[in-house]
Amino acid sequence: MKKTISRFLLLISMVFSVLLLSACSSTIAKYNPKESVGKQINYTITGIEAGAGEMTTTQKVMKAYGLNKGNWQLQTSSTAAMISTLAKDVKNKQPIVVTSWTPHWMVNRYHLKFLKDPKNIYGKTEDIHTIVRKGLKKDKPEAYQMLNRFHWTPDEMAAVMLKVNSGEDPRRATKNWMTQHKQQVNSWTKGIKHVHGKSIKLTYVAWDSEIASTNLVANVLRSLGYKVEIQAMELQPLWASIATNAADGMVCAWLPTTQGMYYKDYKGKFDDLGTNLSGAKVGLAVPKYMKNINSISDLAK
Ligand code: PBE
Repeated sequence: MKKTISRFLLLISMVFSVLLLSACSSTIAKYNPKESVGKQINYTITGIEAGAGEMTTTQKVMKAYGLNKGNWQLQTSSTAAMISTLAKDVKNKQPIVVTSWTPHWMVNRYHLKFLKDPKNIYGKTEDIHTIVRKGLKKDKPEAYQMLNRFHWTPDEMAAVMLKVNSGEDPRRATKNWMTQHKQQVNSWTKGIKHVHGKSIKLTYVAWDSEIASTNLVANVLRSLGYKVEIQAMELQPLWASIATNAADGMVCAWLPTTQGMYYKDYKGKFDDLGTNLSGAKVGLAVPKYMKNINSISDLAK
């Protein structure tokens, strides 16, 4: 008899905890196409680092689309925090709007779509430029020439980014990439004289795309005999490091829009070696299950 009662109590407690659990999870509201999206996300766009070029452009976007009125806000955080919020919300099919970009694995992994930007504030696509300090051409002509030749495609960059994201050390991953792309690497180094332990310093921001490109270029310069130091910093100090000759070069300049402000501010204090990658993109994005949100102007509804 006792046994039956305790079994009964166990059953009751199990049923109760299942009910409790489902009650809790239902407080995590799934995306509701019938309700205003602003209301559902507390009028918050989940952003990244305060200094990112994309944050500046997004402020302009919010103004242009009337999202600066009411309670709309752009939440500053970090890329890592943005992605962890995105991962959690997508898992629960919750509504979310993020500042996104490609090349980046977030777009495929979380099934994102970029919102249309009819006012074209973000610009259609962007190029990533190589920027070096004044005088590099004269002081380190071999490095200058290699940096001037370096260019690759969004797919190539994305492949390295994926490797690094799955745990491979960036220096290793880019070294492997070089062995798999000997001809391409050779086209950047062909005919360049080997230097013997000359040092060079590259600066970058630790976004996955820049981790990939900077480590790749560092390894290629090492193969030419350079002693390469790479140093991560925030975006404004990055541009300043080149403009003040504190560093020799960087391969992280998203232009013309994203980092256009820094380009303008420091104009005349650096050499622009042109595009090392074309077809990058920056913009607001939402998970594809937010079916009726397709344009930035849909957010204001
Ligand atoms: N990003 C990624 C950077 C460039 C690379 C779009 C976050 C930005 O300056 O905003």
